[in-house]
Amino acid sequence: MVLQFLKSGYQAIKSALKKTRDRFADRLHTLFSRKIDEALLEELEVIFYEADLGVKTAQELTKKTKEFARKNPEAKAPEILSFLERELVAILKHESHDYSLKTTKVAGEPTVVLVVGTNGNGKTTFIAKLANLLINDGKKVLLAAGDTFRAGAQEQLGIWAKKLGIEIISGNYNADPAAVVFDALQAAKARGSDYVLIDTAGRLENKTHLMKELEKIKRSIQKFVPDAPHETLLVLDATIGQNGLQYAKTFREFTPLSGLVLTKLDGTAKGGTAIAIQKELGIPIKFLGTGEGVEDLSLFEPEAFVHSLFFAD
Ligand SMILES: Nc1nc2c(ncn2[C@@H]2O[C@H](COP(=O)(O)OP(=O)(O)O)[C@@H](O)[C@H]2O)c(=O)[nH]1
Ligand SMILES: [Mg+2]
Repeated sequence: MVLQFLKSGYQAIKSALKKTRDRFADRLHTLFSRKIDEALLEELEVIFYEADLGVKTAQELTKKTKEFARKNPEAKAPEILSFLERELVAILKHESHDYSLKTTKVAGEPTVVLVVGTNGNGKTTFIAKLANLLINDGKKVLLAAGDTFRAGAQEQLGIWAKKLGIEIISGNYNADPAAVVFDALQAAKARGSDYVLIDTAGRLENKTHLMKELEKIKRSIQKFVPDAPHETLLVLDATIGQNGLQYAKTFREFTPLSGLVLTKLDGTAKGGTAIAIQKELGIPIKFLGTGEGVEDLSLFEPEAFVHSLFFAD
């Protein structure tokens, strides 16, 4: 099941990264059809930079490419591109290594996944997608509608729960999210759920409040499952590019993050952001959102991601 998913996920990543590839790889292919000289290498740094790889990566990669070109004066486009591909994979692999979803080690206890991020980044949609993936893997999933702040947010998750045929615990509008989470964990334990996926409100404009709210939610979780949450995933919209880095840094001040979910890759040419984020934060990207549908979720896998940045086939 999971392997099958991965296979289709590869195609999904390829098509989601089309815009990024058009801007990044096409320019590289054109550039390296010329003779490799100093001027070309200067242009290379601009391409890296404009592909949202981040300043550090753009500089390092240019430097390494210069060295490679010096050592391999006969190298043509294909050799240089595969050199770049290897370097980018190395960055992603070095900066973080645990891409898979951590699960509970305690028999009979649910795995708890807390999902955070600013509004509109795709938290609720991601939860539906992850639930779908887990259900297809035979798991029993329960949702906690912890975004009690935004009007309609709980209903939005409720619609997904209904479509997926799974249980959801919600509260009233403006109810204490920690109370909703408490009820959800209680229900999950009583019903033997394998996973509890918790949606939250992302109000960055009131930072102290958000921090306290997340702490309170965690206390609710830990009353039932002491070593939870097993994952705290920050959902980031890839279309905002480098701004995502800033959001991630801010969120990390509130709560430790175990992984990132990069959404809306299908709608942006800024897919290179994934590399900048990993380089700067060292937090593993675990999932990629590749569309609005419930199936449009891919596991993050460095080789597949980087290869899709360069090649359409
Ligand atoms: N194209 C695209 N749209 C997405 C993706 N993920 C979420 N969205 C859309 O982004 C909007 C906001 O998503 P939502 O889950 O409500 O964000 P939340 O406020 O963080 O819970 C919705 O219209 C989603 O359909 C994705 O991977 N690709
Ligand atoms: Mg939401």
